[in-house]
Amino acid sequence: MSKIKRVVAREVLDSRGNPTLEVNVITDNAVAKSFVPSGASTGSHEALELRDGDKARYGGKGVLKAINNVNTVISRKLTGMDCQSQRKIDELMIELDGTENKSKLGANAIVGVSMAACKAGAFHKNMRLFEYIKEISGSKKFSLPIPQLNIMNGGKHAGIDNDIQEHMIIPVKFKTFSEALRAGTEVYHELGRLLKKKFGSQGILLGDEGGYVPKIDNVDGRLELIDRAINNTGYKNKIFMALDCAASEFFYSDYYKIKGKEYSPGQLIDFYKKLIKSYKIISIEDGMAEDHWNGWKQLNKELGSKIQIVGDDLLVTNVDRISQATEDKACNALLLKVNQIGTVTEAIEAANLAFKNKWNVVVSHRSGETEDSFIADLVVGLNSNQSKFGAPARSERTAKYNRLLSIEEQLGKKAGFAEF
Ligand code: 2PG
Ligand code: MG
Repeated sequence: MSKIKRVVAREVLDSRGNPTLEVNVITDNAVAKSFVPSGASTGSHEALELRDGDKARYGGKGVLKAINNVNTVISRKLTGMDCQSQRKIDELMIELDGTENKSKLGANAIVGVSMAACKAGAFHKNMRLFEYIKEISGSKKFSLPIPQLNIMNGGKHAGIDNDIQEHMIIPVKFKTFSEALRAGTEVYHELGRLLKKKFGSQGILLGDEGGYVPKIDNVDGRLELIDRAINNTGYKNKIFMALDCAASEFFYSDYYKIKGKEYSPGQLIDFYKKLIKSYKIISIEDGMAEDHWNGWKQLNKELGSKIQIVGDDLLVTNVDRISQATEDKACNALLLKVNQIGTVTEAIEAANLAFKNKWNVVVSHRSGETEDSFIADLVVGLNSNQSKFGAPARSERTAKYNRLLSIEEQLGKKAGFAEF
């Protein structure tokens, strides 16, 4: 047993230059640190990210209240607890907060403590973080994930209204994670070359997740270029495509609007069908808006047997919404973001419920990220088969890919590579 002596948070910056929390869980002979990520296309059912609202600091985005909650009430409550009792720690914080959506203490405060405690637990158990996560989640083995790489950014991550948010590639037909990552990165660079040739240096500006943001107004035009980059690099039939539409961002009560064009739910599904046919798309995330359950049911009914239908804003890593979605057959895969629900324990429960329903689980970053690579260990420890960590560029994204490369090397022959 190793007791927590203190928990200390400080205000630092995320990849968008917005304030966030660094949390330190301090034991007798260790300081375990976490950094808290932050979304832009945030689902309305997510746990609440507590911001100060004081316009005089960071335009109201400061996190001093959340930090104060860590340094006072949370620290006092956790002092003396065994850092290896992850579930107890998380449950205590949930109780201390007492709200449905963690709005009293702030999900950003709670998740930072939860992740740092998990790292402290691993350290004192003399385990690597992914091994410790395997143990506390009850997972049976390790595997390196198939990466979904977001190489062209749109929507909120690029400052564009009524737009598809993420155009991703999935290197599926490879033997190891490192080969898949290399191939995906080569496509990313080839895409950059094509864009530069076509649009000059304006064509290779980057969005929040490190993908390019060229001035191409239609989805077909974007996917055609990605397809060409895949073909030029010789990865035809080895690398496929995926979209995160983030459709809550372009839903207007009963219709959707992409790039000035309106779509009924049925027309939107037809639009997706056309894209799937033309571009080898094997996964669509948030193809419908977060509370448009009928739209989701229809989408999954028409496409769920052919491709992966991923729920992000729909599910918000919440077991109640996952249960509803399995009952309604609304999708067939979970996007897992620890800060959407607020604790490691609850995120593990969400993943386990999804596995029980034979869903795929995609462990995901946020558009506002940090140097913390916690989710790389999480995806391996959970043995979930896919990651979504953005483009293979910019340090807040590569921190996760580099950690996966390191884990792959450490595991050697024991490193299984996931199948799609
Ligand atoms: C998403 C995420 C991550 P954000 O929609 O899946 O890509 O974006 O963090 O802005 O919610
Ligand atoms: Mg999403």
